[in-house]
Order: sequence, then C-alpha cells, then structure tokens
Amino acid sequence: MRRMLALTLAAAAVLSAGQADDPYNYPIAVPRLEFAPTVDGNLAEWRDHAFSDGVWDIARIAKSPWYDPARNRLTRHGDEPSADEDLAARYFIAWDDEYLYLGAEVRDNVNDGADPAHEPKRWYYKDAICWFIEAPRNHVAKNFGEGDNAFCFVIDTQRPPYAAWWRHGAPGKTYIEEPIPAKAVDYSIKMSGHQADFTLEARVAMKATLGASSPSWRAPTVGDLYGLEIIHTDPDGGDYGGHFIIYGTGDDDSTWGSMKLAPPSGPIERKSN
Ligand SMILES: [Ca+2]
Ligand SMILES: [Ca+2]
Ligand SMILES: [Ca+2]
Ligand SMILES: [Ca+2]
Repeated sequence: MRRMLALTLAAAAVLSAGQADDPYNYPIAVPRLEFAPTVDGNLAEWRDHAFSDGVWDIARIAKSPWYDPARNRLTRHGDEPSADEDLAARYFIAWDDEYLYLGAEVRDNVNDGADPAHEPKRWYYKDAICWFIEAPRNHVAKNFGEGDNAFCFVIDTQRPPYAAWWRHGAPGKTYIEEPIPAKAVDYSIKMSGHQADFTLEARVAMKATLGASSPSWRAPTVGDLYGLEIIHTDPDGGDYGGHFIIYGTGDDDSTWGSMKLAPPSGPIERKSN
C-alpha cells in the first residue's frame, strides 16, 4: 500500500512538471536538419523535414486551447474577403548545430508594411511573423526576461533594418528591443503574385541570440526543451489588433507551448494504393 502511494505521488509529480512544460498537452517536436537549406524564399528543400502541423486559419485557432476571442482575432477594414482568405498559413521550424530555421507559407489579402506612427520596434503594427522562443525552458513565468526571445520578420521585400527584429530579455533585463544582429540572421521573402501571398524563409544563429539572452543556454542537442509561441500580425491597412496567436496567449512565457529539439525526420509517407 505504501509502495503504491509512493508510485502514485511520483506519477503526480511527473504530471505536474509535464503540465508546467506543456500547458496545452500539445508537444511540438522540432526536427534537426541534416543539410543546410539555401535561404532564398523557397522552402521546398526542407519543408518536409521540419516541424509543421498543417494550415492555421482563424477557424482552427478558435478551436485551440489557447484561443481568446478578445485578443486572438482578425480584423476587417472595408471590403475584405472571407476570413480564410484574410489570413491562413503553414509555419515550419527546424534546427541544426548553429541555426534555428523558420519558414512560413502564407495566404494574405493585403500586404501592409506601413505604420503611421512607425518606430523600428513596432513590427506588431505591420504584417509580420514572430517566433517567440524561450531557451532553455524553465518554470518561472516571465515577460521577456532572461531566456525569452522573439524573432520577428516584417513582410517588406525592401528588407529595412527593422524588418528582422529581436525582442529579448537578458540577466536582470527585460524587453530589450533591437534588430537581430546582421551576422546572426539571413532571410528571404518571396511574394507569390496572388494578392499578398508570400513565403518567408529565415535562419537565426542561436549562440549570438539565445546564448546572449540566457547564460543557461547551451549548444543545442536532441532532447533540449524550449518554449514556443507564434504571433502573426495582419493589420491589412487598419490599426493594431488583427493577429494570430498560436501555442500561447501573449508575452507571459509560462503560456507558451512546449518545443523539444528532436532527431531528423522525413516526409510523412504516402502509401502506394
Ligand atoms: Ca530555400
Ligand atoms: Ca483583415
Ligand atoms: Ca489579411
Ligand atoms: Ca496583411
């Protein structure tokens, strides 16, 4: 009896640690890449070897456990098409010894890089995709403190200096706002020609970013646990307010999903008929 109780308590302890790591019971296994992609705005060479969980649109987000209709929403400005044409995207993530690889294939109706009150840090007033990464994962709730990073790409093919942005914490500091160091980032945006559809392909050097944000960060190995949230802003000519929030609910990193660095993986097999 005592032994059974001990086992039950051990299981409960594991469960609560698991819940803290993964608030939605939605594990995200991000594969390691065994080859170096070419950053050219075409994801073909690595998209089937990356983490992706398919198309996200507002209908799918509305069924997700992190959905809050007051914050996670699209906005309408004049004559806009259906919600699934307003914004829908697949997101891709992978890693290797040096880099995080970030990609997106997006359907959007209006490209909006203009912000009447522009400041370099105001990616969230423009079309942008932002990967929020906590590295390493810990159980302390923080808002852009040590180990918290956001890599934000404004969808502007002119690629101004603010279009690859790094919001992050550091020991004793929060909300440091600066461009991703030029040496630590490479990215490409290709507009498809249909409305404002585009592909984004990026890589970010981890040591110069995650390593600067937290002294606990170590060179990546299979099994490392990070936190992840994706914010995809879509003002479409209006003010701030339209965006997808995926795997989290905002700046509090304890709401971010659980991302594990996983071994290489290939495409899901299509069986012969
Ligand atoms: Ca490529
Ligand atoms: Ca819209
Ligand atoms: Ca849109
Ligand atoms: Ca847009």
